[in-house]
Amino acid sequence: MTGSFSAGSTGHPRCAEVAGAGFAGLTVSIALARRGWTVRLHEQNDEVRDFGAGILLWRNAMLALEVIGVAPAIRANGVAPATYDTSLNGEPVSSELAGYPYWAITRPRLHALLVAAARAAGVEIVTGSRAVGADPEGGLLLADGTRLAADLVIGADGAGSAVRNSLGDLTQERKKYQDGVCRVLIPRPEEFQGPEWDRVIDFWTLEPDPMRILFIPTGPDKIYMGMMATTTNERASRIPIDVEVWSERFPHLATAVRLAGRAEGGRHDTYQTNRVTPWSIGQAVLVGDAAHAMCPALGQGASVGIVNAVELAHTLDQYDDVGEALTVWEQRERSMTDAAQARSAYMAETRTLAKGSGFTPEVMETANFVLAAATPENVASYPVPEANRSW
Ligand code: 5PR
Repeated sequence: MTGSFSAGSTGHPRCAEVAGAGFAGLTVSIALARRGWTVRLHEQNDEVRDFGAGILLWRNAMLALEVIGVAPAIRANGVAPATYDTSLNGEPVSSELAGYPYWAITRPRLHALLVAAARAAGVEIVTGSRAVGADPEGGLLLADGTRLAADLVIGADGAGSAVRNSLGDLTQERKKYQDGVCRVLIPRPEEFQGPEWDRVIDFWTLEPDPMRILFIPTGPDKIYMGMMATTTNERASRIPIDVEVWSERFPHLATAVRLAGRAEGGRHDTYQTNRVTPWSIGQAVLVGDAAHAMCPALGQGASVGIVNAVELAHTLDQYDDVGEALTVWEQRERSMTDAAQARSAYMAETRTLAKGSGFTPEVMETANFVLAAATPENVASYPVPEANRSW
C-alpha cells in the first residue's frame, strides 16, 4: 500500500490512455487525473458529445460523482424526482421512492458537465482518434497504426468495445432480449409544468403486447421519454416515434406523444447484456458497457459504470502494483455488478415493474451500493429512507 498520492514507486506520475469519451471513460479519466495521473482520452468522433436523451443517476452514482466533484453540478442542473409512480392501463398501482436521493438529468447535460470536469482536471481529450485494440503490456492501438504505451490502458468504448474484442483471454457472454426502447427528449409542455410533475411516472400497458412510456422530467424545459416495446412490434420500435401507434395505447399522453413524434436526436436500442470475465488482462482494463452492458430495466447501467470507474482510480491509488490493484478492484465491484446485470435482466424478461411496488429493498441494493472511495460525510449526505433499506 502507498499513501494517497499516486506516484508509483519511481516517483513519476503514472499515465493512462483511455478509449472512449462516454460516461465511464470521462469518469475514470477525471478520477485518475485528480489523483495525479497523466491521462489522455481518445474519442473516435470529431466532437465530444453525447447522443441520447435522459438518464437517472441513483445514489451509488451520486456518491461516486461526489468523489470526483461533479455531484453538486448534477444536483443544480437536474431534477430530484419526488416519487416513482407506476400506472398500469391508466390506473395508478404504486408510488415509491419518496425521499430517496436520486436525480434525473439530460444525457447531453451530464456529458457536458463531465467534459468540463475532465478539462479542469487536466485530462487531454483527443477527438477523431479511434482505438482498435489494446495489448496486455499497456499499449493502446489506434486506427492509424500508432501504438501508445502507458502504465494502464482503459477500454471505455461501449458495448461493442474494440478494445475488449482485441483482448483474446477474456470470456464474454452476450445476450439480446425481446424488448427495446426508443428514447427521446421533448420540450416540457404547459400541462406538465409545476413541481407536482417533478416525479417519474412509469406508464404500462401489457395487452395485446407490452408497451410502456417512462416519463422523466429532467429540468424545467425538458422531459425524457423512454418508450419501450417488444422489437417484434416494428411500428413501436421506430424513430421518429410513430405518433399513431403510441397515442392509441396512451390516449391520456397524446400531447407528450405528439411532441415525441417531432423530437430530434432520439434513438432506439435493443436490450442487451454483456458479461465479461475478467475485466482486465495485464495492464489493459475495461470499464462501463465494454465490461458489463446491462438491460436498462432498472436504469442502473450508467450508474454502475460511473461507480466502477471511480473505484478503479481509487484502488489504483492504494497499490503500487497495477496488477494487484486491478485484482482488488474487480473483487470489490464484481458481485454488485453481476447482481445489477442479473436483476435488470430479470426485470426486463418478466416486466415485474408493471405490477407496481417493484423497488423492494433487494432490488435497491445496487442503487444503495457504497463505493470504498466515498467518505462518511458523502454517505451521510445521501440518506436512504427506511423503506428502501435492506440493512
Ligand atoms: N429505467 C430507466 C430507463 O431509462 C429505461 C428503463 C428503465 C431510467 C429505458 O431506457 O426499463 O427500459 C427501461
